[in-house]
Amino acid sequence: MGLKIVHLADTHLGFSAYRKITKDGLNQREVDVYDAFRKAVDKILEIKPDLIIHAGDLFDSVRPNNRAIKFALNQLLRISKNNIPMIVIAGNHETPKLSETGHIFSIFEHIENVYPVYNEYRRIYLDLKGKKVSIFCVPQFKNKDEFNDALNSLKMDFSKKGDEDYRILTAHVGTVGLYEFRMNELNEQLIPVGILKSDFDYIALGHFHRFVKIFDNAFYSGSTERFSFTEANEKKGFVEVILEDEKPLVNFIPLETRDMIDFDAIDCTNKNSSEIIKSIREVVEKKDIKDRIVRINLKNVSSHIYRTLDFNELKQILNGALHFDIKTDILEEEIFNNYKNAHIDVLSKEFSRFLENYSLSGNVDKKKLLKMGLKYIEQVEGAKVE
Ligand SMILES: [Mn+2]
Repeated sequence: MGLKIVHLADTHLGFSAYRKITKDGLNQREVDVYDAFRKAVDKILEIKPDLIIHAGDLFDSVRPNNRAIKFALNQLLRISKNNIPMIVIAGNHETPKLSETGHIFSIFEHIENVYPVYNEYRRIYLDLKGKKVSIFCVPQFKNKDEFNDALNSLKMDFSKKGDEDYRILTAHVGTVGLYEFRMNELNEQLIPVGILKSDFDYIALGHFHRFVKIFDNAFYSGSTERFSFTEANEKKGFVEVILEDEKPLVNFIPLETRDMIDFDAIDCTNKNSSEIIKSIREVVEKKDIKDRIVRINLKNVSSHIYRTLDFNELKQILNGALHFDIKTDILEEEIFNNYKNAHIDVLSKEFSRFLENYSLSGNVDKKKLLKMGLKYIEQVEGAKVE
């Protein structure tokens, strides 16, 4: 009988978005994210694997709120009590850049069966069902030098012959090269995809939010929930892996999560504002939007037409959705073109994505805020080059 492993990642506990509140006064998306993780743990306890690997970004931030911490502890204790060893490596979202800032993963240090790995490269040896297994762990590091040192240690460590039956690698990284799987975040660690061709029995990756096979033995499990509209059409869940003599048998296990609908773009060329509203109504009526997260995409709409859209009517059309966004290509292009500069790329993208998910109270104009933010980014990044 082979070894059964569960691989999951990017659970982002503590994430919250939009303004919808539950009847208990909690942010609905924060609760959705907890629910997804709880469902994952429920299924994992049914599967009864020999080992669980969480490949990073358990938490959404360096300083998660008390609710997120308490929730994470409770779920890890459920696993611990079932005597299933769990390795959890730190991701970029929960790893502080400064040494003075303590790592939230230290709270897991004394939980039986739980092996937190943070700020350092580690190789963990376990005896599972009479098989010797070593797990090479590459979490997020504070800076590039430490990350490169870790990769060197990994290479040296791997070349040493051991008597293990299985060798597993887990890493919180984006991949570049022939295939690119990255999130375009400022502090993400990147490795050439070729490194993963090495002779591991299984490679459990975290960071990229979509379930994807890179090689027969290397997979991203993807995240357990959707964290932006770019993930609207992705299935969310985790991975069950059976290790036997040949290549691993990998089975994606989907989780039920709240739907996100990213509507096909509506071409607004030569349309006035009431015609645009009419087109929106037509596409929206074809779908059930109740309690879903919805985005309307408008193509070729100029900013002066956009400004005349009747937002009260829009609200009424999209009533029942948990949240809705309107995305317009020209408008964004106009803004980006005004502030386009070779230096601003990754940070500007990250800022606009942050803004997309951030709930603003009152009638704050996100486009205006984006424009202002990009201006500052340009100033700062421009200054750095000189
Ligand atoms: Mn990450």
